[in-house]
Amino acid sequence: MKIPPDHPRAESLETREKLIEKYAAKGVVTPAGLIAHGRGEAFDYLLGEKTTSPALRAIEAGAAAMLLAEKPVISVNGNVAALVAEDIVKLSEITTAKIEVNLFYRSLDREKIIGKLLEKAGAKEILGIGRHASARIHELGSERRRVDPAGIYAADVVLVPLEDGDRTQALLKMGKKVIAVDLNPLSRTAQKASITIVDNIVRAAPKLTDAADELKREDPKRCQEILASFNNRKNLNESITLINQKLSSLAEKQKDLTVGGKRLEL
Ligand code: PTJ
Repeated sequence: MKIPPDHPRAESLETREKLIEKYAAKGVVTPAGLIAHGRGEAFDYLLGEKTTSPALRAIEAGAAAMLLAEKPVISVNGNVAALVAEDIVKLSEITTAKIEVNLFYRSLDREKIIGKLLEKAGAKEILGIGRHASARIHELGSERRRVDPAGIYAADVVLVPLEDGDRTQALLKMGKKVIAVDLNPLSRTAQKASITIVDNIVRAAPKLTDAADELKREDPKRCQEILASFNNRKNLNESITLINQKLSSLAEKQKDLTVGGKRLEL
């Protein structure tokens, strides 16, 4: 469907159309992935559809953690591959992170389609496809438990954009640091992760790449300082406060609403 370019939310609607027409049709994104995207859109609306200052600080901390990691891994699902495949490849190059396909709705076909998409975006090595996902995260019941022994299983830091909750806890139990990207600051993943970037992956991924690129040129001590001063709970609370403020200002505006020339009493 063609979105009128002057629509006030044209960008968000174009992203949605791209997911439906280009990627859901091919099986990259699942029906549940589209629902997850819609949930994200609702939170994005409340965050003003822009990267907030707490998100920027979390992005900087995420970049620092990836650069300091010995074995960083980026976990890619259908939505992430559809929305930001090229940014993920750039981020992996800058941070030397491995890319692993890890799906909730797992099928070999989907793994391969997503692998191809990442290859087309420039990825040289993609872990976790088919028999390569031979290790197990035993705490997990879902198909996400199958991981690559050279990737998520061995990683010390895992970036998990658009996650489904249980895995974050399991990865933390295994002693890994988890960086989440989730528009919902109240989700289990957001609440449990070591670093939570409350932002749309479409905006956060290029910003994470730029932050890593800049920090890489600096003394590694700078990354340590950033991590030492970052407090995920405080950062999440700031995002929740921003949503609260937005809702309060929307409620204020409602007070001035008129219907049929009459002021609407609330
Ligand atoms: O491709 P698969 O099979 O691995 O499936 C992926 C989905 C997304 C279906 C799976 O991981 C899932 O069910 O996720 P959830 O539990 O619905 O959680 C997704 C979270 O991501 C929700 O909290 C959303 O608010 C958030 N979200 C959705 N779209 C975006 C987002 N966060 C950042 N950027 C987005 N574009």
